[in-house]
Amino acid sequence: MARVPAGTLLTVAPTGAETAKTDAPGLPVTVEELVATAKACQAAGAAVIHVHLRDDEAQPTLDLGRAREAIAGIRESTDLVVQISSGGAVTDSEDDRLAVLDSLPDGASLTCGTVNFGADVFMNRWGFIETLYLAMRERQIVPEFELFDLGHVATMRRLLDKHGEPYGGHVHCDLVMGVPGGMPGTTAALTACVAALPEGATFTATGVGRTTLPVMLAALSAGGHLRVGMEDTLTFAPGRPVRDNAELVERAADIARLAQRPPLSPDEARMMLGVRSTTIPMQSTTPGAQS
Ligand code: KMH
Ligand code: ZN
Repeated sequence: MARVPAGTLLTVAPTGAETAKTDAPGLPVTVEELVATAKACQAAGAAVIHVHLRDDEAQPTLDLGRAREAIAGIRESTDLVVQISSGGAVTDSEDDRLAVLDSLPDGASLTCGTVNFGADVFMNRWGFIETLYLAMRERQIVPEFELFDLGHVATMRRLLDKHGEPYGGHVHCDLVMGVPGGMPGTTAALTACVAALPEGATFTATGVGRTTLPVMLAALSAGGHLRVGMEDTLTFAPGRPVRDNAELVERAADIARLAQRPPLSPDEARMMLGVRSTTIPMQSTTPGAQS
């Protein structure tokens, strides 16, 4: 039986690329809003933030300057592990999706296959998956393998078999469930994916829309971790729009505590994921040692 971890890694995905600010006033789209959200979500129990960027018109962008500004702002105000989205929007070019890695986040998402995405197609061809993976390793960025379907698990394994382990030495995935075109947000689908993961891998799961709660409960019961946020969920309960990201994190933290797997701190998350330390190395206090 898989070992059930003592704590729960909580990731917040606060913005995404699909929702308009006019449709969800609580959606953080400016750097200031993103930083304020990051602080509130860390206080509520998040350890990782999955960052999508918006431009001055609140449209999705992968602008490198904006990415650097957002990462610096979040790092100044929180201890969160900062994971940039390399998926961006379905309209983003491969070149832009690759270039955003130069913002040097702690981690980055890496989707392991093409998937229908509502009426659109989220394109992730094999050669580009390899390019992103190698570029992340070169830059000491920890990938989070985003898996929208069972076939994506197989592609991740193919990637690991061909190119070896990721930077940080640990494989952590995110099961993105309930996207129209991807796997359904059901316990059966989650169980099938988990059974196919490589030995020692950990996973987070998120259920889009009304699959949020079933996926959360299934993930916890299977020893998994949780992603929540307005990228995935805009309705808190039937007829009640989400107020802000922090309330989604609070609810997930409460459920994780109820499951006796309380939220991990950002430092514990760094250790688990193999993220490089951003703290300044301590000087040796050994007498006579060179500092
Ligand atoms: N916005 C989706 C098309 C990721 O962040 O890497 C892609 C996505 C995955 O959200
Ligand atoms: Zn995303």
